[in-house]
Amino acid sequence: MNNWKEIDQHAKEWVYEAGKMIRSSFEKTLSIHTKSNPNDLVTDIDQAVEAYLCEKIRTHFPDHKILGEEGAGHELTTLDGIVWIIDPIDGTMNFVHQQRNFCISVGIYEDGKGIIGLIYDVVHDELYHAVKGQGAYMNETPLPKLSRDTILEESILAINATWVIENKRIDPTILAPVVKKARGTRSFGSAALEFAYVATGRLDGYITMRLSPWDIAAGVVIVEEVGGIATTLEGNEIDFLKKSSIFVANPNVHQQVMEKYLKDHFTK
Ligand code: 2AM
Ligand code: CA
Repeated sequence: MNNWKEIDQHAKEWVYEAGKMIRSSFEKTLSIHTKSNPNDLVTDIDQAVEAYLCEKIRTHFPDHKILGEEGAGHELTTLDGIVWIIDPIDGTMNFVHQQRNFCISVGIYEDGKGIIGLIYDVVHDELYHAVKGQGAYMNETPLPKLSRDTILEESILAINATWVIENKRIDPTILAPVVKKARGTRSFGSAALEFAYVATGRLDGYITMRLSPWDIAAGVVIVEEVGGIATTLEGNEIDFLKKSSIFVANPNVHQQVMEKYLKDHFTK
């Protein structure tokens, strides 16, 4: 039997500790590098936070596996067993440019199913967290279930303009009528925070073309705990070993957008 309470307590303790590392970095000069392209940033802090979390997990839970953005984890081909899916800083560009609108994201999965989700907005000291079946919280405050009455016409959707104008896999113009019908659009630049905002109802949906497992693993657990729906843009189940498009939303908005705007496009 896995002791999920113990795992959850450790995860929270380490995430808070990692938050302190990030906060203290604000006084230092960051070392910034680029990865796949000139806008894909990584700093010494991303790497230090991931290394810190990996070291803690390996020491306390040597049989757990780790999938991490900065490569300190394992190369995984299955999600069998317990897997920590970690983004040490989600929203690195915001971290570098704004010192806000970023977070630490930790999802803990068992045999591919999300059990624990932690999203820590370091600057605001806000921890969004959930254990499957036990409700979701922001710090100590329980998050209510999402309303089943919300409609697209009264929704704020998060959508990243850059990914809408250019995408090789999905014709981005299919999203134009959705954007037009929504009350408004926003973009925060941190997928995990955008999931947390859907979970709190600050956003009613978030659509994006290509995210990695560590951007969304924690968010999916938290959003599902309040009744939100997270799928690919085609409406399929998310594969946490691959990059994929994401549509996460209030349950009613998800259904409305899938049925009225997306389903026909993908079944054509
Ligand atoms: P990151 O900051 O951890 O890289 C920005 O719109 C969001 O998308 C952030 O959550 C960012 O995560 C993620 N992101 C940016 N570039 C990406 C890429 N090439 N593939 C997958 N996710 C990406
Ligand atoms: Ca990151």
